[in-house]
Amino acid sequence: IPKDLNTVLEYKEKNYIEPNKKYYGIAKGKNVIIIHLESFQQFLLNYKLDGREVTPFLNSLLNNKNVLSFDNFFHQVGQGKTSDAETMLETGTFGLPQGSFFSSIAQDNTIQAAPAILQQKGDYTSAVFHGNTAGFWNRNNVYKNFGYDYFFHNDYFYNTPDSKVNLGIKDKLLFGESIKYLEHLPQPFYAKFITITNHMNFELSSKDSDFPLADTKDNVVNRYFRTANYLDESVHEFFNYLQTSGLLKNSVVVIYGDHFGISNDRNKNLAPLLNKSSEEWNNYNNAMVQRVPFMIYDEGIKGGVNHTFGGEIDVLPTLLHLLGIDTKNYVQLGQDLLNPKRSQVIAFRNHSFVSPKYTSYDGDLYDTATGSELTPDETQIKEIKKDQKKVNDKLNVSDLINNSNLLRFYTPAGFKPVDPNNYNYMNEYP
Ligand code: GP9
Ligand code: MN
Repeated sequence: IPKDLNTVLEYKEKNYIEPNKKYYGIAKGKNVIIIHLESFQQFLLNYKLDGREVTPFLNSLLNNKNVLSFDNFFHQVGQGKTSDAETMLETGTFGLPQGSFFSSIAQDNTIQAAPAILQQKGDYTSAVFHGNTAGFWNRNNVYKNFGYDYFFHNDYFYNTPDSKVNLGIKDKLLFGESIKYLEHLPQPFYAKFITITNHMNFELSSKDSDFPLADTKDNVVNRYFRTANYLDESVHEFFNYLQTSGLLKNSVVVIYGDHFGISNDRNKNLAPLLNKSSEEWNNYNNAMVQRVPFMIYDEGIKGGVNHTFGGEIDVLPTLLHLLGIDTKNYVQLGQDLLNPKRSQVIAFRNHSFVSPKYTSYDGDLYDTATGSELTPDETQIKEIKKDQKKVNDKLNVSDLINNSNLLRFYTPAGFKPVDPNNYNYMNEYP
């Protein structure tokens, strides 16, 4: 075991890149609000269906002077889907190669997650808002290991026959009803909102939305745009609240899509809507649509679009550095998106990868810039092998940490291990 831990700590040293001085600490002491856009892919932004913008509010953020957004940001989830996204964003490690870290071993592991780090370094109070039952993805247990003070789940919200769709409380109701809890949180707080309405099968009645359905032979694809539009409206309403309440100016808001909504086996049905031919749709296209939005709202940040290639694993060091917390001592496998020295080889959970140069997806190779299929020459073979090794190392180190619960043997200087017994959430065992 010490040998494995050594491997991990050596990787941590090698992988760490220092904060960018221009950004370090610009959001120090501010509230953090994370908005998890369920199943939300990047192609929805600036997309029009029947002449109607699907996401007018999120589009407006792309042009907001306080918003820094990333247009080459990829999700990196595996079978754990939402829970994998949560794992990456808050622990700096990946989900597991199979199954869900949350549902299997996370509740027994030592975890050094964002809520605990922020509590200890900045006296933050932390809370999750999510309108599904507490036990889904085993959140009620895992959040205790993360150090979450509060978990506002299904039982905290009005439940009427009409208040739910899909797996939980409709997004507009989730945000609306969360405010009464949010207002009682001591500041600074770290608050995460996990939306749900834009989730497979993307059902939402015309009572809740007049947004048109698309017109392909695939009804899942057709419905996706309406629920995405509903999600956009719900985030808009929440932002209006943040603005009028004055919270917005004291907060950094992180908005991201957790993973695809349209799975690869439906992409050929989606193709015509993206002006692509279904026949020519290939693994390059499959890779490119794994982009998801990533945006940071902060009134002290210089807005714009950053083109660096990055992924969900990179969020935690980026955010902590904005908050003025160095990540040197933590085992976090990403790299700050704001440091140009970072590696831009982005691992998918199945060891496929994408970089500005190469796309290697399910065994097929492409030139990322042009999309043409690649028969690599010798130099390219070398570079691709090197990239693949980077990807394998990163994922393997993550699996070593999580499968062997290695962080129980390593406590970062100045960090106190979390005791899950200190936490309990109302009605968490329905
Ligand atoms: C469930 C929700 C959806 O509570 O977060 O999870 P997913 O199916 O996307 O993993
Ligand atoms: Mn999800």
